Amino acid sequence: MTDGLCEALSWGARALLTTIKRIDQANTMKKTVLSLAIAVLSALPNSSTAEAGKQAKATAVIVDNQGDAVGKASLQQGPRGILLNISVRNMPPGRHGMHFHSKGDCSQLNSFKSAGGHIMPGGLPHGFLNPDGPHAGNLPNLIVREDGTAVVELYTNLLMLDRGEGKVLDADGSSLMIHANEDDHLTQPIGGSGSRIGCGVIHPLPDTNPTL
Ligand SMILES: [Cu+2]
Repeated sequence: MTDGLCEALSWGARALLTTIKRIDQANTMKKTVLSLAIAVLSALPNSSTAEAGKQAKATAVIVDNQGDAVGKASLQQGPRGILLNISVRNMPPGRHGMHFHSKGDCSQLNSFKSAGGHIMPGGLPHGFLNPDGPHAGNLPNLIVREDGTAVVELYTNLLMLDRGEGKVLDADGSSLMIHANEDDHLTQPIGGSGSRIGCGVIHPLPDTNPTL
């Protein structure tokens, strides 16, 4: 092998090594950039989790004792309570006790007993007018018009959808219940509101925050 050839090969080898090093450095840099990006992303607040409390939404289809749909409810979490929009049809006119019941189960159509009792963390008594109440599941009466319909927007700050004691969206869910009679907001255990004539299992809605 001539000196010239030897030198050329040696130069070639060095050039190859330099190229490999550069590729390696580039890869390392890419990896570093990627790691940094992941670190930055991880450091950002998890907006879906952070916003979940404020944005939680839920819905319920209300059925009667025959299992026919007679209404719907939409529920939206606010900073300190739940905003409800409820509409019903084909219901008996008049005032009807309405409450959050502790299980998301309306399968026992004839009685809706499957929905359990009222949501009442701490065992507080029933009734807005009770000196020791109300309990968290209390809601105002639903007032149905002569044509069997009612549309109402109302707000409760006695409980939350997805957090806090007695939260609506707990492991066994909850139901929105409409009773046959008026709730006097005082008598135990349900304000004299009688049998259960409308029941809706409350289902969480996926996060629909448009900023995500
Ligand atoms: Cu009730």
